[in-house]
Amino acid sequence: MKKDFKRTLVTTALPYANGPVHIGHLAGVYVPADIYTRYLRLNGREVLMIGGSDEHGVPITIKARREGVTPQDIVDRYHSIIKESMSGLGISFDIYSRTTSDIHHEMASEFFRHLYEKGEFIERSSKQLYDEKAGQFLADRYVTGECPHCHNPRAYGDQCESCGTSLAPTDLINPRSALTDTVPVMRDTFHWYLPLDKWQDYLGKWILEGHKEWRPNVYGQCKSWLEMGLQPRAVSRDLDWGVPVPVEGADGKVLYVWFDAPIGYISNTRELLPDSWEKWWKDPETRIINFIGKDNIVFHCIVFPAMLSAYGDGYQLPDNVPANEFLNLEGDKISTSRNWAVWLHEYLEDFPGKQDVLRYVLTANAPETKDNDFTWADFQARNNNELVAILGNFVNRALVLTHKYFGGKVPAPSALQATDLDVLAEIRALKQSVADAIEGFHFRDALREAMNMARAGNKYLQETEPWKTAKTDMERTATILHTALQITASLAVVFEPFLPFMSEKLCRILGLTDLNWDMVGCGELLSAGSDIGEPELLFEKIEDAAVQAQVQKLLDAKKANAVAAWKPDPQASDVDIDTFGRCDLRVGTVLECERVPKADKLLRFLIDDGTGSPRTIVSGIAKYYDPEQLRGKQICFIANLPPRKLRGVESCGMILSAVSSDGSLVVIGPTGPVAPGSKVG
Ligand code: B3M
Ligand code: ZN
Repeated sequence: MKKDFKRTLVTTALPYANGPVHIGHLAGVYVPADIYTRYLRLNGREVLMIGGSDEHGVPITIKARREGVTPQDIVDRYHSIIKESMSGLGISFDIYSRTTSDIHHEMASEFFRHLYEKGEFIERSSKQLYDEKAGQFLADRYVTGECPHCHNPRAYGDQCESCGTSLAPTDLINPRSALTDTVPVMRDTFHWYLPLDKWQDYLGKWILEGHKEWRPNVYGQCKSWLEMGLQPRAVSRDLDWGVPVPVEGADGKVLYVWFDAPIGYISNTRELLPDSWEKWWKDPETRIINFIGKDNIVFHCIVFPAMLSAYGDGYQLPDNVPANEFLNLEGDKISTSRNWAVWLHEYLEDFPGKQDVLRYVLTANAPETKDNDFTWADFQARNNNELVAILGNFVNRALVLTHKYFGGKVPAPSALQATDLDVLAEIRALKQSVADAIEGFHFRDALREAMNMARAGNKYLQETEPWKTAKTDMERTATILHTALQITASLAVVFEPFLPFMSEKLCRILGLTDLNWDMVGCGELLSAGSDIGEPELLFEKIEDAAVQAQVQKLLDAKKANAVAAWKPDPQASDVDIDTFGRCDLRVGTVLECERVPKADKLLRFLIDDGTGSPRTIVSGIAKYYDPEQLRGKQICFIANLPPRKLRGVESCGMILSAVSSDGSLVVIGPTGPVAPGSKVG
């Protein structure tokens, strides 16, 4: 930790209130920020963790329009879901507010007006995409089209999610309006721009020379932006949802969401501390840390710092911007619109009391240096093989043996032996590794080192075998369990930033209060003679059925998406009536239907086709029907296809069927009884 800072302001990217938060948000921003903040608090440092919902911008209005409700309805709904679920996971914000608050509107307006009056903007006319049917300009995500870089056909007007490039609506190839699906026209408008080029040298020096310690992904992205040369960036939009541009002649214009949202960090601090917020933003002794996802790097490292620098008045720039890469889910990109996500509020309902398991898995597998994948199998394995088998197991053994041999009281030790001294030294060394890793924003490593403390505890019990010494040497047994309990107490403290619910429970059992980081590795956390509560299991095994239900939920979502996106195939080219007429379609009655041995796709039909000698047809539909379902049914078939052999069975014709939007298949037959052999036409 840099000791020369007096206090730390931790900000967390403000999630758009156009949907609930999912594991991608958590792994990218909120869990690491929470670990960091809790760690600083444990160290007695002065720290604030600021969060809130981003309630402006096109993502909100698009969602509202799709649902036929107002943007305010949307943000009210999701703000409360997000706020409640974050608190359910123990994300310990000092404030979680919102950008539709009065105080935010005031601050964002004032910020713009100040820059305007200082002459920090340039005003520019340009041609922008306009939707004539909707009667409005198409900002940002209101336009979709082909990405000019990777040719993804569904890029947005502000960004291509496939290749990550940030775009302007006019960059898109074949743009279409997301509102009306029409082709937009170009129309004149004007906007205010922040001339980022003016800040090129200043920001270049600040980042490239001053912050070489930033994560390589963050530093690298900044470097490439700077090398491309910064350009003026529009800070207003022609929209009716947002903070109105607070100057004359700006009717119908609002602040660009990426102008107002980061000011949300400041207005939320001010809402929390109306009298002392300024020291958190303007005192050089405050260390500002922005936790974000990788798609937000340019806004936090270039645009917002340029805004703050243009404003002046002592505003400090962030000292670090630990941005994570993305978390995928079961091999596929997480997507709110495709419902391919694990939603926090649903997780909390489906796994009550298991908040720490999610926190653990997301940290152990955090996408710190590259994109990572969350799978339910890994979730289950990490719970069962690590939390239950390593951490839970060690603590449980220490507590149970204390009750068994010492009536639930911390036994007094006699002289410590080398094994005891070694394990305590190892705990102290690991404590330092955890601290170094957290301070360097390496949360995966930090968690691994904390887990190594529990591993050291298990190894210690394995080596000293107090259940054996108890038969011959109670004095030695007392020393061993005394030591094991001190390690247990260290675990209760060291895990507080990572697994706060477990920590609280364990502290209650051990009678530990007023936690602080110095307690970790201290040999005398629990004094001899003090009472230890009844052992309780810290973690439970997660059974296969629970994770299978989650996988099924995802498969259902995938299916529902496919159904929603389904469109009938385009009509085939014309066929003349004679050609069609040569196709002999008939009705038949299924006399027999059975599976073809060793061919899991095939059913063999015996069809009464009215000729008196039933015909055999083999059809590849075994996956959709049990043979009994079709016996006795009337079906339609093509009679005059040349016979062909399938798995040794000669098939004379083809049964008609239709595949529906969800991929299910039904056999086609007459809607009333028909004589077998009747022609269809
Ligand atoms: N709402 C984008 C996002 O959720 C945006 C972050 C704002 S942080 C000031 O990724
Ligand atoms: Zn692209």
